[in-house]
Amino acid sequence: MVAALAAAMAAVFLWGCGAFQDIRPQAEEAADERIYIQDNGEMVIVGFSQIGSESIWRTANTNSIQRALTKERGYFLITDNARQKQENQIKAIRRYISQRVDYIVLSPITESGWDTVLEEAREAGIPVILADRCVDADASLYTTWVGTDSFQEGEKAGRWLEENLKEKNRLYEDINIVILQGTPGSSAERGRTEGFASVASRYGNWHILDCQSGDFTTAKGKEIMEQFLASYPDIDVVVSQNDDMTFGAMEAIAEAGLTMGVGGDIALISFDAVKEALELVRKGKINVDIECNPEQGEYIHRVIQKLEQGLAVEKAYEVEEMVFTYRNVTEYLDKRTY
Ligand code: GYE
Repeated sequence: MVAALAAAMAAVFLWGCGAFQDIRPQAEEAADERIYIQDNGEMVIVGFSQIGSESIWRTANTNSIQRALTKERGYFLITDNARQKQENQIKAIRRYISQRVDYIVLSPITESGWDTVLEEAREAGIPVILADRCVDADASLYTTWVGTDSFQEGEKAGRWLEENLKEKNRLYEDINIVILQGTPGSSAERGRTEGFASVASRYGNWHILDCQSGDFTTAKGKEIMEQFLASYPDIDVVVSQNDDMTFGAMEAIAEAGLTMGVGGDIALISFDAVKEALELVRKGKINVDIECNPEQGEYIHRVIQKLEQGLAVEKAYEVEEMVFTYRNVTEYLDKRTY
């Protein structure tokens, strides 16, 4: 019993986000980091399997990793774009194994289906660093994970709605909600859906009319939103699990002759907080944007540095994230690079 409790607490600790101060990137240290990388003068070869280029966020995430794992720092980085297909990711990983890379960085499209290929990497002695999304495989099959807490992001969305309705004295009114979900079975979709539901389930008057996947793309987001608008005449809130789908939803809403955002017919809750979306938050067209931070490259570099020095790493590293509304967005807008 005590052992089980200790194990449960250890798991909570691993998935918490308090222990990561030591690898948080420090800009002033960037100059001379090659010294930590292999002392025999050889480059550290990293095979990176990226999901695709479905969103602005994804491109920013790829750029962040490519900016961090540079030749100047002693890396030889091979990147593969899987075009949103798990089979392509599995092929890329097998290629990296046969090329005998030093590390594999994997951003897994969905949570399931990785056990066999991760076993193969382990047998080959290649550490796997998960980036962005999670897997449901045994934790011993990967070295560490650097990413974002999508359950918490979904929860933040729910809390924002709660606060907003409270401010307007509408907390106990009937509220009709539709959800534009990301790629089905991805940890980003599951976490955001479940996190939002954890708040929504407390309100019998919040009606989730429909949830459909727009696959994190603008085109699909628009298509699904058109279907929602055709089926449900009285939508109050759209929860769109990334900015790209939100852009598509906005087109569909405008074409249906409805208004959106602060004071509009339909409130928009979005995720990611890319620059283009933050501009729309500033203009009051998107009510709130829950940040998902794509800048994970420096964290991955820090992890590899530690492993190269034979130091222990944590099982999970979470990047920091904020919530943006028209009230606080202006001061952050100028600094946004993606
Ligand atoms: O929100 C979305 C992207 O996995 C957190 O994937 C990521 C999500 C991000 O395509 O825009």
